[in-house]
Formats: sequence, C-alpha cells, structure tokens
Amino acid sequence: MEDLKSKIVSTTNLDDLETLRVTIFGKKGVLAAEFAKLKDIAPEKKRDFAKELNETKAALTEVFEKQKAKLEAAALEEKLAKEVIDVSLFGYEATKGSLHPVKATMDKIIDYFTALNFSVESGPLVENDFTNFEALNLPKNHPAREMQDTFFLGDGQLLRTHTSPVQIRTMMDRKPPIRMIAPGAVFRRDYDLTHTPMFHQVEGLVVDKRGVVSFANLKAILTDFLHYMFGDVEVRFRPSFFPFTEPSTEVDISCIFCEGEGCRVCSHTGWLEVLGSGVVDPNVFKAVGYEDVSGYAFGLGVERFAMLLHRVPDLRSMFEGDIRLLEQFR
Ligand code: 2NL
Repeated sequence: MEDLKSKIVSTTNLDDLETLRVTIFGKKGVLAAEFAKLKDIAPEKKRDFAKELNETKAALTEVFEKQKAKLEAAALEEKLAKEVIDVSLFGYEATKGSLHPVKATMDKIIDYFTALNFSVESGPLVENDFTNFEALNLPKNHPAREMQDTFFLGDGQLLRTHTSPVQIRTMMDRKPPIRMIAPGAVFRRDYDLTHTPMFHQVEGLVVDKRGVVSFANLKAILTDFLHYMFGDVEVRFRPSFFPFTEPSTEVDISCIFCEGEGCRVCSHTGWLEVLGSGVVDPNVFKAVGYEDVSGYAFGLGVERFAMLLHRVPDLRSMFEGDIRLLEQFR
C-alpha cells in the first residue's frame, strides 16, 4: 500500500500515471486481484478484509487524483510557456494589391468629368436593337452596323457594342438638361493586335435647351480634358463621320512618343487619334422623344488611353493578368 502510494507520487508525467492507473485500478490490476481473494476468505473475516480493502482503494484513489491534478497543472504550465507570443516582434508587411491600369485610367477620366458636374450612369451589358442601334440613327441594313461586329444573343438581344445605349436610356428616363458620362465594358467580334472582344469605353453626353450647348463647348471641354490626361500636347479636331452625330470629329493629340516628329506608334504622322465626338444628330433626339434641344457627345476607348499613358505596347497584355506587368502599377 505504502509502496503503491510512493509509486503514484513519484510519476513525472501523465503517460506514466496512466500506465500505473491500469496496473492498480484496472480490471486485471492489483486491487482487482485483492478483491478476488474475498471469495476464498473465511466468512467471519470477510467483513474486516473488505472494509480494509475499500479504505485502501479510497486512499489510493485520493493520492492518484491529487497526483493527476498536479501533473495536469504542470503540463498546462509547460504548454503555456512554449506558446508564449512576443507581441513586441515586428510583423511581416502584407503585400498590397493595386488597381489594374484600365481601372486606374477609368477612375482618372471619371474624376475629370465628375469635377465638372457630370453624373456617372450605367446600364445593362445585354441590350436590344433599339437602344444599341435604332435610336442612334443606325437603321436596319445601315452599313455602319457592320462596322460594329455585334455578338447577337438571339431573341432580339445582343451584347452592347458601345455605351451609347446608357445615354439613350438616361434620356428616355429623364428630362433635359443632361450632363453625363457612361463608363463601362463593351463587346465586339474582333480579335487581333489592336482589338479585343471586350474593352471599355467612356462616353459623354451633354443636352440642354436648343442653343445652350454648342460645338464650341465640345471643343473647349475635350481640349481641356486631353491636357489633363496627357499634359502639354497639341489637340486637333479632324472632320469625320458617326451616324449619331452631325457634324462629327475625331480628336487627335500630338504624338507623345516622338512629340510630333513622326515615329512607328503614330505611323509617322506625328498625331495619335484618341477620341470621337460631335453634335448629337437630331434623329437621336427624335428617337428618345426630345424636342427643342441641342447637345454634344463623345466617346473614347479606355484601354487605348491606358496604353498611351503607361507606354504599354501590346493591347493584349491589358487582359492577360501577368503579375510582372501589374506589379509595375503599384
Ligand atoms: C468613338 C466614337 C462617339 C458618341 C460616341 C453618342 C451617343 C449618343 C448620341 C450621340 Cl446617345 N453620340 N456617342 C458620339 C460620337 C463619337 O464615340 O470613336 N468611340 C471610341
């Protein structure tokens, strides 16, 4: 008995204590063997023998539980000491993400126009023939529709080929004056060095009572906008054609790579085309039910702006998500 007690208190870890528990209290343990002797003992001695055995068992149990509590407390202490956290250590710096150059360019463009009180509007990517073509003075069988290489979805639905349907919807929802831009993704069946099937546009539209806004306002705002985007460049308005504007102009800046000297990027012309614009064609206003108004509109490709601003030579690299390119825009 004293021998078992000292065995219990001399254990140094919970595993040894458990082994000892089985040898003392287990089914084939020391105590079980003692209790088994009861059946061979003379009846008059049984009572005392059993009493003594029960007391021994109770005493051993008490010593065992004490030792178990002691070892458990020690194990916890040891675990806590090992897991100590030094809160004064410096952490690792988290890697920061960055905006994609197309998104960053879009934001910069939007900032310019919101500062001049333009609202920012959006609309569905899946459009219909009326909002994407008909209302923009592009009647069925008009050759300009082919220029746009549309993704048709069936049931009269299509992926918008420009953000103009957003302007059409805005005009149909609201009364003039309108002063808005429509940034967003557009889709065309086109894929080569300079075209991807999805790209981003920002279009702008200003409409007011007839005579309030003019081509002169369009020239002034777009010239200022291009100086804001590209710095000290020459800006030139060149006559062009769009079905939805009359007159129409394409807008060029002096080449930012050769400063107008002539190079590969500007095809040795000294100029880069960056915008399309014009005075809104009366047929567009007719389609949305506007009367006695005039206005101007413009459109630009965001990827092209991003490429020029950051000197990215290949349009397709804008869509590859190559970390080596993206890391340069932190
Ligand atoms: C380009 C040309 C342009 C417009 C877009 C427009 C929209 C309405 C009415 C009239 Cl609702 N015009 N948009 C006008 C001129 C040019 O974009 O080259 N974009 C990349």
